Amino acid sequence: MGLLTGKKALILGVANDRSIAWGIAKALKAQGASLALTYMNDAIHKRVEPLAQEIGADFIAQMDVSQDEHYAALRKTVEEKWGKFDILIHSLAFADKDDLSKPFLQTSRKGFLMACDISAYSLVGLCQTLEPIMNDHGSVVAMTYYGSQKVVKNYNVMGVAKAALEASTRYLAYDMGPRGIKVNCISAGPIKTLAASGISGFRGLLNQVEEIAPMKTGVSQDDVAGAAVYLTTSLSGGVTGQILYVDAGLSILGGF
Ligand code: 0WD
Repeated sequence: MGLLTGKKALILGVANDRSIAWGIAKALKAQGASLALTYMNDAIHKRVEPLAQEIGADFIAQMDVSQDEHYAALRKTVEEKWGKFDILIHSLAFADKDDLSKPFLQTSRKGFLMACDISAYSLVGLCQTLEPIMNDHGSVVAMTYYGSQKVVKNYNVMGVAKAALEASTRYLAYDMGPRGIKVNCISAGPIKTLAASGISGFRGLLNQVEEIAPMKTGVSQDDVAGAAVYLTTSLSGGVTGQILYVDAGLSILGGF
């Protein structure tokens, strides 16, 4: 029997088989959880459908977090299929590619609002909509990055959005805590995925981790997935509102 047998996990952010969310999906399944995956649009639907079949997901549902009407529709679908559920995985983010290459000083209001809306408000909107159909002692996990705390070249407006996501995690943890629902972030070191390839100079960041991080190695989807298992099971009882670093130790360094 797995650590998550009988639990239901809704996972947002599988875009392909390199997505961090896909690693998490496999790890939660291995612990016995039932899964549902969401997709943003038709293009991603084509890629998510076979993955959902491969992993034996109970259902898939459309969810573009920038669309207000998708929130209520998602809740309706989840309620119809499952009634209540236990685990929400938020593994998505978006910023205009232009804003991830030119100086932060040039960020437009539109680019700023979009990055914060899709990458941070979405967690608030999802918790607001889905909390009533989450079981007590559930768990919410979102993905963040160290560019929220310190300047990482070219991460720019996404760093600001991740700071908002991390602060939102703490306030959501406060509001959902009385029901025993944990809300935490995993701050992952750089991993080669579709989203990461949008960040100018990302390869350099990857190489840097291997050279500089205390563990002298990159971080994998499996490393992050292990942390997600911890945060979604009773192993992490009493842990909420936290940022758990899975970064081969990079963030403990004061200077390279
Ligand atoms: O190094 C990395 N890859 C790190 C990623 C280090 C630390 C944190 N993260 C975070 C990302 O910021 C994100 O929050 O992990 C999360 C997952 O990212 P990923 O696995 O690296 O990226 P990817 O496989 O591309 O999945 C992100 C997906 C999108 O894919 P594309 O690449 O097509 O934009 O987020 C989804 C989309 O499927 N997404 C949306 N989903 C719903 N509504 C939306 C939206 N509006 N926009 C993007």
